[in-house]
Amino acid sequence: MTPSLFSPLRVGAIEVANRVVMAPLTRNRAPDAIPTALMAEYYAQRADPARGAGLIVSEATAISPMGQGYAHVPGLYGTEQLDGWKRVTRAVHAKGGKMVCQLWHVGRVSHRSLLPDNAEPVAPSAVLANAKTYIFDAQGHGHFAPTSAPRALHRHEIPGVVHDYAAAARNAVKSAGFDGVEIHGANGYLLDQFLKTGANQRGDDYGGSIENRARLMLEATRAVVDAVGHDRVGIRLSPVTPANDIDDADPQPLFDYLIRQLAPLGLAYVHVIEGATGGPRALPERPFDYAALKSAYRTAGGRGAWMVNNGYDPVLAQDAIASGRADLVAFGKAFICMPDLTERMRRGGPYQGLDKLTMYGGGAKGYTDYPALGDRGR
Ligand code: 8OZ
Repeated sequence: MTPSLFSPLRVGAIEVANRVVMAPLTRNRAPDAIPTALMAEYYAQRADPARGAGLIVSEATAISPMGQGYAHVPGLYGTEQLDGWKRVTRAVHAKGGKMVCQLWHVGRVSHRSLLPDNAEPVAPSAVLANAKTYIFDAQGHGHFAPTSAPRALHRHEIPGVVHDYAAAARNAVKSAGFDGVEIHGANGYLLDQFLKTGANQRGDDYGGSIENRARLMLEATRAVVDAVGHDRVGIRLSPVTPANDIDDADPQPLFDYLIRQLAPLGLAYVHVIEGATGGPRALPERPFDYAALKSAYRTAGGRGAWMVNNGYDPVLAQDAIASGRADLVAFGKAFICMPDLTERMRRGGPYQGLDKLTMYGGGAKGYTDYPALGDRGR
């Protein structure tokens, strides 16, 4: 039978009731990196798979204090944070939902005011990103600010970073109650910085060749797999996104190598951002063959679900699933403004729009107050 957006699927160890995934979405509503009751309400509103997501990927969550790059993003490294996340996963599971936590180290995309002892951000190399981060001033007003100049990680510090990925994964699944984790390997953050020539100028075994540049991502992934089991681990990749000033001289062979190395690990899923994150799906100056990437993964024995993202509308999404081009489709902005997105797609609408002014920071407005169909008087 031809699958549809509304067909169930086994994603590693996680049974999902439909193919509609809530993409990871940074919302900057977790002061002190601690998830709040409001966050539990927001995720729970989107968690019932009869109306909302079959699988929720959490907003990007810092694996360590040095991995944080924006104000009021959550973390996964302290008791209060894990207790906050427990409240979220309990609320999601109470609605019958499934949720994985996105493991995040921002690398050079940070600001000294956000880091322990105002440290410099760490990166593969001391190369400044022409990018902005989001910080709050003393009055609590949020604003964008240029990223701070990073320092290169010492060779001897790298095992500690790998260890932080594994510890965060363990915290997510064993303490905070997540169904699994997604490694954030995309959008110009630490793992993507190591991967790509635009940010990695290292002369040791973590820089230079494709094998060397992929080393950290593969070590982190293997450590996370060892920590929580291969069938509870996904990874997010963005082969050609220019997000956070990242680029690679030759992405097709780089990702071909990477996906062939990932294939035998038995991951639950691979999540691919096609084109420019939150922007055009096709970039004339950065061509990429996504079908070849998927085919290399399958040829190398990869059996995980193939999740696609970026600019999918209901028709394109349904076509991706029905044609077998993808197993899952992740929606970001649509899930911000439509908690019952799946129900709306099943009915063919109506769809409602996004308030961009309330995306980052703030409270309930533009967060938990988007109505679902049938809601009245909100
Ligand atoms: C938007 C604002 C801040 C962070 C990403 C985690 O692009 C993000 C992010 C997005 O992956």
